[in-house]
Amino acid sequence: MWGLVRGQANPRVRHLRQLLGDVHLVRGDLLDQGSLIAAVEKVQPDEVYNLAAISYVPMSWQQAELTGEVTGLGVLRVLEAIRVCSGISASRSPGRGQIRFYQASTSEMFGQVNQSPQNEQTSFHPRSPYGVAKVYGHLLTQNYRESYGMFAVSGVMFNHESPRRGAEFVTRKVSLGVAKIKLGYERQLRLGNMHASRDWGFAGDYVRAMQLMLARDEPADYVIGTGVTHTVEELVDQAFRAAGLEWRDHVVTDAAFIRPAEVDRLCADPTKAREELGWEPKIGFEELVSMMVDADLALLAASGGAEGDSFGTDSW
Ligand code: F7E
Repeated sequence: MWGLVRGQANPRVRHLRQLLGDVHLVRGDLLDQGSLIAAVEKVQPDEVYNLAAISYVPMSWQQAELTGEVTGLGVLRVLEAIRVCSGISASRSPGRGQIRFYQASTSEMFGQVNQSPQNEQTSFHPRSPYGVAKVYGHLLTQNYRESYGMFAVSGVMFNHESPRRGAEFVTRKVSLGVAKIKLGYERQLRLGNMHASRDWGFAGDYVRAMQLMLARDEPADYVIGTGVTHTVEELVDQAFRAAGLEWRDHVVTDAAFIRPAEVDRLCADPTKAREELGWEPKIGFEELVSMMVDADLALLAASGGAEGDSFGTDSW
């Protein structure tokens, strides 16, 4: 297995090696076409998973152009690297071998929804530069499949979480906040819109869906989610209760975390994935939240409360 790493002396490499001991690393950057061609040439992969992006929605307003470059045009550069290295020309002949490509698309493409739950036919109305860039990557993946006959597929993933989630995202911000309050390091947790609803699932289940998608005989796109939605307030309630705390004693709403345009409610209809991939999520909402709170309690107990200090406090 290979992972693409960008930058010089990237500080995340050490962390990556701790998590994935046997992963090989290759240099490359989604902003640099030549580096991606060189990486594909070197690795000669059977499958390519493009999970790289600027993925924090609030950042996409602060750095909208960079988000377009990385999250949107980055998909074009990866597809082009695969096309060039496979010897595929505009004639739609599959060329040498058949590298299978997975694009990480997102429920943020649905945005202001006109149908609930959302399935593969639901139209897009993204609400952030991030969502707009992801629509570009999604449509381009479909276009390369249609133009060149490439095995290129897109998974429309709803929010997927785990103890490895960055602390700027609400699930981890809450689980870390709960752990800090429980262990006496902090008293308060400041959050934005408590009324937004998300379909939260466990990241491990979603990675399994990605692999199933690339193992199919024919390329196709799938919506991946649990089909169950909860508000941020329900998430908060669940997390505080998991630690024996009452959230109303600690949570303060702060306008600094309210977004310029919000996605109010998302809920997946994963029927196609269930029927064609045989995919079902194994971990439900309550188990997921408890897993994250327990992991952060253990992490903070081991680190003396230092973990996560620099995260989760940035407003958009
Ligand atoms: O926000 C609300 C916030 O930042 C969830 C990314 O992986 O999933 C993720 O995008 C909700 C929003 O995730 C805070 O307004 C309230 O309504 O955890 P989030 P996201 O924006 O849904 C999709 C599928 C992706 O593709 C993205 O890459 O929670 N919320 N208070 C807050 N959110 C944050 N981050 N911090 C707060 O204090």
